[in-house]
Amino acid sequence: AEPSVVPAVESTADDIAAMRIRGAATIADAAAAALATQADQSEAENAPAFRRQLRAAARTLYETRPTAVSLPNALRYVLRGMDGDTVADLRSTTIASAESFQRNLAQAQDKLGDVGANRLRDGDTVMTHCHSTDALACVEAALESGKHLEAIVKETRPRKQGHITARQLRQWGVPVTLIVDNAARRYLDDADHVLVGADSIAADGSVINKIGTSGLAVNARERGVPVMVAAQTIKLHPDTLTGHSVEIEMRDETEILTDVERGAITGNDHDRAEERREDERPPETITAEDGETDVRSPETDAAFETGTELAVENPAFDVTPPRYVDAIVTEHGQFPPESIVTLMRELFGEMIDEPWEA
Ligand code: RUB
Repeated sequence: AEPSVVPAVESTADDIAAMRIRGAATIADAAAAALATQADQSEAENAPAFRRQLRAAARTLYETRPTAVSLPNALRYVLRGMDGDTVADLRSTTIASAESFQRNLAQAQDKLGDVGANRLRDGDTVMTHCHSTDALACVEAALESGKHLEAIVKETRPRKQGHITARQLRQWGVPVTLIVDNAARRYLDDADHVLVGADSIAADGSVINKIGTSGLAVNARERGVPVMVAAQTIKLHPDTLTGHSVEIEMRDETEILTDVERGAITGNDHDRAEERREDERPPETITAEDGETDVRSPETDAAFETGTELAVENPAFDVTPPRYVDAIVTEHGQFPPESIVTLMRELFGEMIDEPWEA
């Protein structure tokens, strides 16, 4: 049964979808590595079969998460390097292409780290959101040049990627203050920079990053704190040059609401059902252990039963308009968001095909 995608590719795709592999640069690196594994382990008997397999593997990876453009940019780069008339040639060129992509990725991150570090002064405090390896590269480079930095780290609900950031910063000796997302505006008064990464950057300079970035940026502007976005150029979204918009991933509601919590709101959980069965009792006030009171009566139980639908929405990313961003830091230097389109044309102008659909 052709085309056959090797198990390692399927498992990388599963890891990306389940966010065991996450963050735009890390996803791109893993996707390139998975295509190299596909090339290495392919049992294709001829060149066309090999190409079909690689495209199928790329499609499997592509379909995992829709927002970070580094994923299709990585797949495109690797497939473009696949060249030759024999399986042996195709195999070696694809592996070489994947390795060169991974090397460039690491080098670009180092270079942008040096650029971003120049914006950070000795003694500065940065406020972070989510976990971005590009953003942390700026901090690392600043530390290596001998600057002392402190960090206010937003927890980043619902998945708390702020904990990953906090762990990394502490390993580097940076004093960390962890806050809930809702405390960000209060603590902006103690911050000299907001420093975030990006999943995608659109042609107009809009920054697509972890949900909550846009609100943070608006608050930072109001507080006069500059917003710096660290994003190597594989984060530039070439489709937006031709008017396409970036799809925002919607994730499962269980990331923000457990079944028990949902039951407590809707009254559809098992315990509530039990209570209702032994009902016919007069209205009462149930006092919970934590002192919260919950007024229950036949009327409120009836309201539970006839209650309106509970909608839960869990967008993973949002869009920060360019006017709230002070600088986009890339491996080619820093740019005001409005001029990023020039760089995008230079690097991706001719590259908006989808080779995995061929
Ligand atoms: C991660 C996220 C990060 C960017 C940049 O979201 O929003 O800020 O991906 O990361 P998720 P990096 O946790 O949903 O993948 O700089 O490492 O590419």
